[in-house]
Parts: sequence; structure tokens; C-alpha cells
Amino acid sequence: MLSSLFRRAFVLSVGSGMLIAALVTGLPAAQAQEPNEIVIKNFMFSPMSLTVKVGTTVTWKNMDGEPHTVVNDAGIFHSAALDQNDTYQFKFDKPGIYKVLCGIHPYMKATITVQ
Ligand SMILES: [Cu+2]
Repeated sequence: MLSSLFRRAFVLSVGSGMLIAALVTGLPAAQAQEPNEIVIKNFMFSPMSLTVKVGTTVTWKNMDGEPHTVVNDAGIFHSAALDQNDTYQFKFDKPGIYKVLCGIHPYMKATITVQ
């Protein structure tokens, strides 16, 4: 009885906190995804394939509460564990097709094509 009351108060306070956070981060506009940025969200890279020109720096941003890494299967680059809102950048100086996965969740995959 008492615990359910507490739980209700907790849900209410979390709910209003999220509303405030949504209002704060919602201004000035919903964050548009930057070009050459890959967002990690819901255990997925988005977009899963990206084509860029040689010399482009690609940014990965982890939106999940879980840590993720950005790992090239050929060992060309390898990020540290990214916590929520952490970013990792890599500059692609050579053309090619670069397979990327999360070292913690290897089923998370993306492909960067550099032309
Ligand atoms: Cu992961």
C-alpha cells in the first residue's frame, strides 16, 4: 500500500523530469542529425550504411544508456567504450569499404563506403 504510493510518486517524478528534459533538449529544435554522423541507438547504428568522400571525418554518437564501441573488422580503428552521449571520430583518408561493428554487441553492424 505504502510502497505502491511511493512507486506512484517515483513514476510521477520521473515522468515530469523527462518532460522537462524533453522541453529543454527540444529547444531550439529537435536535434537534426549531422551529416557524416552515425547515431547509435536501440543497439543499432543509424544509418547502417554511409557513403562519404575521402578525407571525411565520420562521427559516431552513442545515444543508448548502454556502452558501445566502434570497431573496424580489419583493425584500422577501434574506439574506447562510449557511454551515453559520448562520441568517437575517425577520418577516412583512403577509399574503401569499411565494415564497422560494436565490439560488445557484434550483431550491431554498419558499413562506411569511402570514395
Ligand atoms: Cu554495443
